[in-house]
Amino acid sequence: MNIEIATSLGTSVATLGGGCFWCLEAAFVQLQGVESVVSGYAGGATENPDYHSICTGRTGHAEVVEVRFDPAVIDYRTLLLAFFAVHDPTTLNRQGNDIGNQYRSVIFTHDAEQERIARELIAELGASDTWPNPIVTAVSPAPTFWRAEDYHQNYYANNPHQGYCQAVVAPKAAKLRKVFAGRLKNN
Ligand code: MHO
Repeated sequence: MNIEIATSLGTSVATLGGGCFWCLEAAFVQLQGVESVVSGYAGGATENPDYHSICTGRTGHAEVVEVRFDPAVIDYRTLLLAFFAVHDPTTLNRQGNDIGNQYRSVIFTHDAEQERIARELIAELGASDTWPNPIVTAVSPAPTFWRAEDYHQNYYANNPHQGYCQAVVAPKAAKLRKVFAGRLKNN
């Protein structure tokens, strides 16, 4: 994309679910061009969901992150490549030991262009031998985003020694740094 045009676009938003939102947040905040990452819930049936209710799996919400980014610095496709680098898109309603539809892999698109890019990338990755099993990531229009409770924001930064953070979040954040070494903040 022409840089001048991209700059004039300002900030774009991506809404992505790929398991526990602590993981996605910890990964995405490291990328150049990512201006903010907010953890929340989307795609369910109830208003104002809270963590307790979405954990039952019965509200239908996915844990998601709302990523604001500068498309002149990082484009949507690259953001999705990061998304696919830090979660397994082939396990239905599951990421590792986290099981339930709140952990589903989903791309909530904000316009037709995002949808096109997402579908093309999924087709491309599906045709590669990146994963032995088919990609189950859903692509659907972004519904209402419900911000999660404050204690879920910046969770990894605030709780680096918590057991789950050390076992699950840290390796994902590290994988992002490895795969996107040239695109990290403070680089
Ligand atoms: N199994 C983890 C998931 C956390 S995440 C915010 C836990 O219950 O701590 O879903």
